[in-house]
Amino acid sequence: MKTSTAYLLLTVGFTCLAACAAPSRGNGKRLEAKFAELDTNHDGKLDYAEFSKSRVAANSDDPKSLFNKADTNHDAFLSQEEILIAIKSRKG
Ligand SMILES: [Ca+2]
Ligand SMILES: [Ca+2]
Repeated sequence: MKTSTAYLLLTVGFTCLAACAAPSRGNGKRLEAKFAELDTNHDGKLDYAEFSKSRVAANSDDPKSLFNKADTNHDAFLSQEEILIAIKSRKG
C-alpha cells in the first residue's frame, strides 16, 4: 500500500515535472530544461539535495524513498535517463 502510494506520487510528480507543458510529444526538451534548473551544481545529475528542491519531493511524504526508487543504478544520483525511466515505467 505504502509503496504503491509512493510510486504513484513519484510518477505523477515526475510526469508533471517533465511533461506538463508537452504532454503528447515525449519528455525530452522540457525535462532537459527542468533538469538543468534543478541541477544547481551543473554536474549533469541530481543528487538528493537537488532532488529535494523539486516539486516531486515537496509533494511527497517520503522523498528519500522516491529518490531511491528512481536511482536504478544506486549511485546516489539521478541521471536524466533514470528520470525518464521513472516516467516511462508508469506507462507500462
Ligand atoms: Ca547536480
Ligand atoms: Ca543513478
